[in-house]
Amino acid sequence: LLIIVLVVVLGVTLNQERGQFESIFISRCEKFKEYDCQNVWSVFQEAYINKDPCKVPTEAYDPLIAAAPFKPACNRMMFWSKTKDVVHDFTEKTDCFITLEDTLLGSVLDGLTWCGKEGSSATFTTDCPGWTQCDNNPVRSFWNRASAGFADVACGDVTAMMNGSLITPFSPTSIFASIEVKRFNSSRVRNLKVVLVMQKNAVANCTNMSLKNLEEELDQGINYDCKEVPESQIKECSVHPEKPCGSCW
Ligand code: N1C
Repeated sequence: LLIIVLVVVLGVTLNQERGQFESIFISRCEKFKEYDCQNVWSVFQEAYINKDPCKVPTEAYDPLIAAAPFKPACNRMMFWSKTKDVVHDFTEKTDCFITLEDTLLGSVLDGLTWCGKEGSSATFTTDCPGWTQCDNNPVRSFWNRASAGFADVACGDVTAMMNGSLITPFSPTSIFASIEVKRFNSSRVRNLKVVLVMQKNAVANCTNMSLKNLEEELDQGINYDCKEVPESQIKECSVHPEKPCGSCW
């Protein structure tokens, strides 16, 4: 009995020391069976621990990307800008596309905030710099680096969901425009297929100026097409996941 009590007390103590952020990281990671999550966690921490939270460059995450590399999924990769909810509602329910959030690193860090502090070995989840407060903050640098890595392995037909309720669906300051599109390589990517998600209050269509810019920015040799698709149609496909991939738009 004494031993059992000791084991339980020790277990609880260790768990508290693990911290809530680390617990979320590890438990989300463990859904991916092929990785050593303690190792991934320690490589991740190296990027920002004991650093000024405005001085974490994208390269700080190079070792993390090397430890959990992105695998190409030709014809199935889905990018997006300002359409996070409708995209993930669809990709979670159907088995047609892979987003960055379906990969180990994207899923482990989705929705989280973290930073370090000079002179501390702890991970903080409050009072971290905001997305635009300083460029080299730990969260922004992570998404910049991860998005670059994900776009680097894009191949075949690539799909991107954009928001037709915005005057500028292809916004130059978005990660999609500033990082991902620039890394699509015509030796790997054949087509970029834009799905413009149309809500009732849509203000943009496929003739939108910003989408013309997107088409022009693509590496020579990558074909481009754009399709306006009502949001209701995508949601309808999400509730009928048995329909074949490619039948939604
Ligand atoms: O700036 P965005 O969109 O164009 O970035 C989206 C683009 C996608 O194609 C993804 O591959 O970049 C990738 N990406 C994520 O996967 C991601 N998950 C969560 C970029 N950002 C991501 N986030 C958070 O969404 C991130 O913390 C930041 O706050 C937003 C950026 O989304 P956006 O502006 O709609």
